[in-house]
Amino acid sequence: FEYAPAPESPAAAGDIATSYGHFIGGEFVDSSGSEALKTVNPATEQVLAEFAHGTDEDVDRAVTAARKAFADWSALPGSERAKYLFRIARIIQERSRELAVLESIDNGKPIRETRDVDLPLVAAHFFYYAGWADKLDYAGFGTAPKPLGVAGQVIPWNFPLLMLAWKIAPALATGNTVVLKPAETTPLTALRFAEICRQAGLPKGVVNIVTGDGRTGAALTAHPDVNKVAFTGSTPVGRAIAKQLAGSRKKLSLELGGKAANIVFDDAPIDQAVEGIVNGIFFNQGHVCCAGSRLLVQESIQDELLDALKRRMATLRVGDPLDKNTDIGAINSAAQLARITALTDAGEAEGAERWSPACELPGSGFWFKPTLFTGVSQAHRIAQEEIFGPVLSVLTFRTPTEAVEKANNTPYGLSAGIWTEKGSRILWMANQLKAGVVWANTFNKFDPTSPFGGYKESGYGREGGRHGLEAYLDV
Ligand code: TXE
Repeated sequence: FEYAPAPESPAAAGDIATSYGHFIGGEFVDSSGSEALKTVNPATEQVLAEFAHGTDEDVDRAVTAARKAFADWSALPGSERAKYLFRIARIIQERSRELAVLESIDNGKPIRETRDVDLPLVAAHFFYYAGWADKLDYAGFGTAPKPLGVAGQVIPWNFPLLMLAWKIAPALATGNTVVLKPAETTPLTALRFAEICRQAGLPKGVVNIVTGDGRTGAALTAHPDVNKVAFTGSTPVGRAIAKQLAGSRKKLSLELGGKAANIVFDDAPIDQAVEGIVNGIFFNQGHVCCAGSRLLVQESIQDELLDALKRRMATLRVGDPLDKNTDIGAINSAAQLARITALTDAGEAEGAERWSPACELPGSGFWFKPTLFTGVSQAHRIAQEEIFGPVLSVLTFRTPTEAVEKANNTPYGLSAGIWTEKGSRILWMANQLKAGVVWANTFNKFDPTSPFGGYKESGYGREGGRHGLEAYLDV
């Protein structure tokens, strides 16, 4: 029996304009420059739309609009700001099919994920932070925490709308105003979100969206009238921003790369662990900062686990993101495909053994087969560097101490997973692992109530939960 529902229709994404400007001061406006960028559907390579490259002048207009809006927005009682956030959350729910399809087309991720993971989480973040807005208004003698001012937010392409929600919802709840720059390969859902802000009647200038590439991002983070910079993206760019901001009074939070270990002990239920491994690395094509990209398996169960994993990988369906049965969609861009290819080539050149199930890939678009490397040593590049694709590197260990040493042996520290029936071991490991998130007998579980962020070169600051508010407040 094959369950084969009709594929989602691209028309459900609603009208996509042929070209877009920015969203500044509550209006869709043209850029001051003439340079346009293009966003393509990575599953077909067809151009979806042109959008403006934000100039320094565009960024300045947006920051000025956000500054102007800040006085009234920050003076609103939290209960009033909450109403706007609740309204935005409800509109996102009402328009979730449209947004899910648009996200899948622009990003390449499967509709099953945008529909069942991204969009519900996006709405959940607005609901969650709406609930906080009035809890911050406690009456103390001038001790209520204060918003910082204008937040400049730069986000990546792997969860375009969810990263927007992670950034905008807490900023607005705490009384800040925002200029956000989406990634250059996935601007469409952020621009659609701008429409939702209008629909919700959000005061003009509270949210501004300026599109463009890294030049626009750098203009935003450097702008002297920005008080807070929040960045999610690659570690080199995060480092560049930290240097750029050194000596300034801007508050900075960075959420950067990862190289998580997913650690499986010999007492783990194998079938459950296999599902967790597959979810850990193949969810969202592996374009996940906290992806379980290194499997650490206890030596005694290596053969059994890898056999089961390969059988499961052979069932993964790679292809059309709008097909509701698809497990692995398109790689987001030609550049990302080239990065994945280069690193996997390095893996083979360094002597690791490569395996992929037989699978047919579509003729056009950017695709990569689910891939497994065995015989990986800790020094190999595929054991150290973030691949950000559907590629799993397998290492083995004998003792819990060895597992911890290997898990911690990368420059990153964003997340880790443990699979074991032993509760005491979970607690011990969770304390030993240098990772901002440790999952036990599950992986890639997200929740707005839970803080998220990294150790070491994975960045600093936390997003989500109560801790996520601190990034936008002075106490
Ligand atoms: O990231 P960039 P890219 C990792 C992943 C991936 C690699 C490269 O390993 O293969 O980074 O991806 C903006 N000042 N991650 O090139 O360049 C840019 O326009 C200010 C992990 O896409 O970091 C985009 O909006 N902004 C990661 C955003 O930064 C700048 C998610 C991210 O782009 C800028 C993405 C500058 N100087 C990639 N240069 C994660 N942690 O989830 C670029 N940008």
